Amino acid sequence: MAYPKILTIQDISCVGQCSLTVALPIISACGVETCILPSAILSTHTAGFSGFTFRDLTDDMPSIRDHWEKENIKFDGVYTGYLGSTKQIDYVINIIKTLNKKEAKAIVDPAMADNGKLYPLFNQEYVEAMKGLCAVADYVLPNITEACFLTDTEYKTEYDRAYIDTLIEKLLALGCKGVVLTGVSYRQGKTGIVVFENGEYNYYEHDFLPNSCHGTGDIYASAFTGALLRGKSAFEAAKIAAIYTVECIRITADEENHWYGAKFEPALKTLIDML
Ligand code: PXL
Repeated sequence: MAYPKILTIQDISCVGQCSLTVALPIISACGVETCILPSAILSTHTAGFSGFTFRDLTDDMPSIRDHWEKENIKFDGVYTGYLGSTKQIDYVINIIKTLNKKEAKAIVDPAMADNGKLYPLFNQEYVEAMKGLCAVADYVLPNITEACFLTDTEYKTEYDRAYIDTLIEKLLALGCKGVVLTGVSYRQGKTGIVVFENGEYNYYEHDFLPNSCHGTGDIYASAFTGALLRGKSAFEAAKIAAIYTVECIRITADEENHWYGAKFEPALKTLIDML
């Protein structure tokens, strides 16, 4: 695939360095043509700002999709993130089934929860619909909180390999082909990524940085998608995305005024050099 074209479906948080304002530059920097379908428009993201505006774009989706179909537009991959409504999830599944090319990948980041809790605008109905989206995915990229919601498992901050194996088993039972589970920590000071596909478990461990930043899940999933579309294996893409994300967090460390997101721009060269 000399010049792959991807569609990413997630919100535009106008300010806050997450979702589309992160995905578009990162995937483009990977050398992948990036088409977008905004799920909603918010003045800021919902994690730490109050009084944000929210315009749901669910009702625009069918006509946008139909226009693309008339124009014979197809994608080499679809990557989904934060969505605007439960109803929208059915439209997204339809787009994956009808506009993704036969061999194309569907990458689903079920961006809906962290630290044991759902994000403010989501509820159990959304979680149930998200299970259906995961069923059509080649790769799902949950953090442990999201994996627990998707599999009706108790959320734990301390766990062993058996707990992670069970989470992965239950995620695969939803119907997805591969799992990229982020934030898996087996020892102090370290965290990492588990990639499970074709019956094979691989783990990439890296330093745990105590300054947690918002939007790093989106940075991670975008870099993973870009690297995958550039022909890297899922495990290579997972590693590249981890190295890049850790650098973004390091750059942002100790920046009190930059609590809302990670400075991903200065590290783009590191990402490009790895591809
Ligand atoms: O980073 C995930 C994300 C994306 N979009 C919006 C969010 C969040 C996390 O809170 O609020 C609007």
